[in-house]
Amino acid sequence: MSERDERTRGEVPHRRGFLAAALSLAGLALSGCDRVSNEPHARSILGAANELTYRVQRFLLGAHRLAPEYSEAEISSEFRANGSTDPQDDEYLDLADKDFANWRLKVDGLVERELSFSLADLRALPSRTQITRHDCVEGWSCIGKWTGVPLAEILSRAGLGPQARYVVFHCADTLNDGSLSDDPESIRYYETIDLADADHPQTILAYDMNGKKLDIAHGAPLRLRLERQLGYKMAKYIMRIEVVRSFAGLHGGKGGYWEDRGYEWYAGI
Ligand SMILES: Nc1nc2c(c(=O)[nH]1)N[C@H]1C(S)=C(S)[C@@H](COP(=O)(O)O)O[C@H]1N2
Ligand SMILES: [Mo]
Repeated sequence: MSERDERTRGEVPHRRGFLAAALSLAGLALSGCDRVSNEPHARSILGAANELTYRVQRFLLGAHRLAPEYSEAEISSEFRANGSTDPQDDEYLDLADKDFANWRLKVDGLVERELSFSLADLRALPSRTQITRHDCVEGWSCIGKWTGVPLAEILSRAGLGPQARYVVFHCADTLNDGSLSDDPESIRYYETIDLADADHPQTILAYDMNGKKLDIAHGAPLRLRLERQLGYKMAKYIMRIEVVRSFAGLHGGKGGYWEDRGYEWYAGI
């Protein structure tokens, strides 16, 4: 572990968040994270190697280990945009046209209260700013500054049902021309993370990048930052957050757009 890790680690108290509450509701102790991944439905979605990475990160390094954070001077002069960078879906174009004034983040699924937030609502909530390195599976990295609302804030407001295990991000974009058809490539982007990552202090829904309003190329109006995993986990153009028990029924059942095309579900770095 680097000096920086050591230093940042001490700054965040290991708190008993909604995850602990959800696990004890389900009759499990906090150490029961281990048992969550031993449940048959969880095991079946994790390949053997993938499960090893997942377990090593969760239980040796700690569920709340922080990713390194950088200084202002280290911010990349240009931050590459990747995947969808200019969604052409009609609904998205309408929202972008009005500077996302009519956009709402919907929160539903296994929650106690379904919620809906405008951008102004999100900006009024507690925020976190972090300068972190983004690593894409394609082999490039960029350092950027992100400001947003911790996902834990949103989920604790919604309240998790006892069966809650994963968070699904439903996005506005498709990776081709934006027309939804039977073409398997023509599916809106989607991703999933587990509750341990959802409760991590650096897991934020970012609306600002490098001190400015998030631009379309990087996921406006709202994108996930999940600093201990690869870029493809960080859903851009988020429209809806759904809490589920299992993602077996979501498209190909592997937990994400790229996972359904062969990438690992747990993309730990
Ligand atoms: N909705 C959506 N989210 C997405 C993608 C995408 O195509 N659509 N691409 C992913 C990939 S592979 C990466 S590396 C990052 C790129 O983020 P950036 O454009 O800010 O660099 O977004 C991720 N999130
Ligand atoms: Mo990526």
